[in-house]
Amino acid sequence: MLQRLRIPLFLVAALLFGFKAYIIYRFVFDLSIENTMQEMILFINPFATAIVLFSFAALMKPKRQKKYIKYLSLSGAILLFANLVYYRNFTDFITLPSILQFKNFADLGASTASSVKIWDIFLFADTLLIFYLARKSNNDLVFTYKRKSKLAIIALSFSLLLTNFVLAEIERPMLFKRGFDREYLVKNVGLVSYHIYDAIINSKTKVQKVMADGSKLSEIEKYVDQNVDDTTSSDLRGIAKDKNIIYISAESVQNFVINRKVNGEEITPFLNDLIKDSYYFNNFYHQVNLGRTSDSEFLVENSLYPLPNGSVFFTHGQNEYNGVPEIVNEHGYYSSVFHANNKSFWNRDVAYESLGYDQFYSQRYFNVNEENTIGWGLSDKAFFDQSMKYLKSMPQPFYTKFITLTNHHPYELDEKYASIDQFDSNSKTLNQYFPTVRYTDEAIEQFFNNLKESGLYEDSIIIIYGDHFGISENHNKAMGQYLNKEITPYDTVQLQRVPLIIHIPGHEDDRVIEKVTGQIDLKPTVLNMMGIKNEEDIMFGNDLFADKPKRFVAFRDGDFVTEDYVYTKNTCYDRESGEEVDGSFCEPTKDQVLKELNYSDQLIYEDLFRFQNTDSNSADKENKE
Ligand code: GP9
Ligand code: MN
Repeated sequence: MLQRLRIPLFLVAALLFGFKAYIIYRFVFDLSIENTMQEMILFINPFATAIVLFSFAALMKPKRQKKYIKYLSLSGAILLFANLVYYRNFTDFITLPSILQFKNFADLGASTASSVKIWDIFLFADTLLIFYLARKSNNDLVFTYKRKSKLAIIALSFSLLLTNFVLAEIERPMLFKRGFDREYLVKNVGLVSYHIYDAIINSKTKVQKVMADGSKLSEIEKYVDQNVDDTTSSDLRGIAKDKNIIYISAESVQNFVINRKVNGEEITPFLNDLIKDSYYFNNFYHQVNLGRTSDSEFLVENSLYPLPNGSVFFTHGQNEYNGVPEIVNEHGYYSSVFHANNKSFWNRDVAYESLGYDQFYSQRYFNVNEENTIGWGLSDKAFFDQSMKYLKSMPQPFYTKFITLTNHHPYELDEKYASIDQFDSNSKTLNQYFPTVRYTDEAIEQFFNNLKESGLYEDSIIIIYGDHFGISENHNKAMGQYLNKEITPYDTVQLQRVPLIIHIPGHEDDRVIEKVTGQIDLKPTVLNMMGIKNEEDIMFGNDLFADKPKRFVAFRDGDFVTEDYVYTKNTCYDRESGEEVDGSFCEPTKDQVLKELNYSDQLIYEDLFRFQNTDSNSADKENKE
């Protein structure tokens, strides 16, 4: 019948592969589908990819065509099968480094047998059929095309793929640039495109690594020695020795909500109270780029800058780092992260291993159901609540981080959870922001109560910081209405301040610290508080408690803030008045900022920490080889 319909073999093979892949994406992998658009993209993508790949057959002579179609079909089946087996083991997709890594292979080998199911054989059913048809048909399923038809076939198939990519980009802006999550990539563009993307990213990284020049490390070390002040006369040195460190990364909480009201109601009553009994840094800036939360984590754990393109967790998650978790492990600490999202989001599962975390409590450690889900996932209250059982049985002292999720764009919160009313402006985002921030404030309060009840509170130091902005520049008009002023580029920079609260139970000297500071400063601060000297390390931040002002807080695009000036959009502003001043005031700092960002990038692109001779690095290197 196929012969009678003159359906070419390459199209039969493409449709069969597309259909098979769709069934697996939709019903076997656990990919979360949230709306009809996602549903549609998931349906289109396997067919679009398959048609493009198989349509190349049209360019070939019949005999080669058959061969090409047969082996492409077989390769496709193997690719699906391998990912399926891997997914059953790791709930993740294969990455190039994961197949190149001996360790994973060994892990996989042991459990492969149990991960292969008898019905996996059906993955090869269409391939068998294609082999059969190719053999049986007498060139009545493979045709020789004229130049014009060849062009038309290729153009048509590529436009299908383009449609898929455009839809994916609409659904998830900057999908390729930011990387996000393997699950996102697979559900938007399919396994084949994902593997091509993964191969490109990893080869780029690999080439830069191979070309690395280890001697650059000493140049950077020299720069840091001469420019980044690591001395501190802080009285807090050693105050955290043997105490637990609990970080709370508060999703999208900006500093402007602190001590402010909306519709006459306090937005963050708990944090407002807490800062009276804590160190509160009110000129603390986030420094993230496209990797958002993951960039903030990278800054906090490494005191390095995130990258100009994409999420550093995604592109360089397997580098050698001197992450705080790894350092504190060597001092008897148990390190962990709590975040109730998919473990592969931002490539956390991989990056956390490089940072040296002992344990990652990702989504699968939590009971997430319809009742306790808000917006992106498990509600912050349920998240803290369910975390307590793990925290209580954790070996002490511990170094841990809780990453909240409810206050995430688009800030959707059912009225029954909202304690305050929305704002009233032309921006739905800003309007909805206030009740969700309040929700997170309440969740943190509840967590403090739980800590007190469990007896952990007294032995812990709690550090709360906002991970990045929540309201982007697109909402400046509404923001201006709320703050009662017109938002200038200077104000936009000032709005990048996020709260930083360091709460030390039983401590007296609490105060507001107005110094200009940034996320890059947390690593040296925490290590100093723990009394850990880490002399060999390269950090671009300073101890927040040092009395000297910082040289600058640099943003990823080269903008910066100093005690006196704010530099943005090629303009220098006086930091106090917000008035424009002569550019020459900012000029000297401008060059230093660019130089420093560039040094930090080199460390990451060329994976230079591999060449450092700290004990933990050499041990790690051996393990990786
Ligand atoms: C995702 C959560 C939010 O796991 O950390 O990420 P964001 O979009 O803020 O970077
Ligand atoms: Mn975030």
